[in-house]
Amino acid sequence: MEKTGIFAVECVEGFMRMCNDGWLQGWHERNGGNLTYRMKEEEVEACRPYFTEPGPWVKMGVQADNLAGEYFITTGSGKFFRNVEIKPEESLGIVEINPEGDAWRIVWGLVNAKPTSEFPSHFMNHSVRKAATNGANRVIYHLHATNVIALTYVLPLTDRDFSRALWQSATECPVVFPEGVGVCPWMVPGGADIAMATSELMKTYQAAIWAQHGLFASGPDFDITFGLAHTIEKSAEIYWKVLATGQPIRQTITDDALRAIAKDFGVQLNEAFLD
Ligand code: 2HA
Ligand code: ZN
Repeated sequence: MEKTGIFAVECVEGFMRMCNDGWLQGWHERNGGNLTYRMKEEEVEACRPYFTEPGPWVKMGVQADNLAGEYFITTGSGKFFRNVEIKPEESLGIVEINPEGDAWRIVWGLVNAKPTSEFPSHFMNHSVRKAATNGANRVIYHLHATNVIALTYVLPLTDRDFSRALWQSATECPVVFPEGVGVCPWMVPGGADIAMATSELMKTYQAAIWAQHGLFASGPDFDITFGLAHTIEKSAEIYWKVLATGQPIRQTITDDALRAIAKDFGVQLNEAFLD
């Protein structure tokens, strides 16, 4: 079907495609997972003709100076990724951040809805990643990545253990996330505490794991962010298949091999995670 109106704006189209791709991967049971995108100025202008009367300002419980006045596309609280394509105006929307950087208001979509329950975590991650990447980062993606979650029941919950297990389970991993991944212990989702803990990790990492819950991935665009989440989850799946054989691990990618990959691909591996 031909997309029209706001749905023909590339960033809205890309946002919806990513939601559907995540659904098809099996990462978004029921209302699981959420996605936010920090819009470029020209994208805001392309969407502005479709904006509706703004809703009231709603405080977030977190604050960031570097996101004051920004606009985000966000999935809705309690909404299903499965329904994004058929009910977009209820399932997602655009919010504006106030000049103080501590409240949002809806300017389009989210009909009878509000931004994702994880908006505080997304917001703080956006703030940290925007600063860490000189403004390049625009996407924060939370998914219930099955194999990653399962690993949080058997691996020690340290950045080092998870980074090494993932690097060793697929040769592309050290190239895609050379700094490793962060691991957040189990915490109550949806609030300011888990938002602060996650954003602390995101100062160092492009991705953070929530124990017994899921994964947060970040990136400059939908392709890179989805690709990062996909790469991490695939690597976790491979590690599981290896563990599930019950066989001792006969060989893996050695630390010297990891260093050799880093050298050839011109990336800086997190040395703290190498022996
Ligand atoms: O949106 O995934 O973490 C539902 C969730 C909460
Ligand atoms: Zn979740």
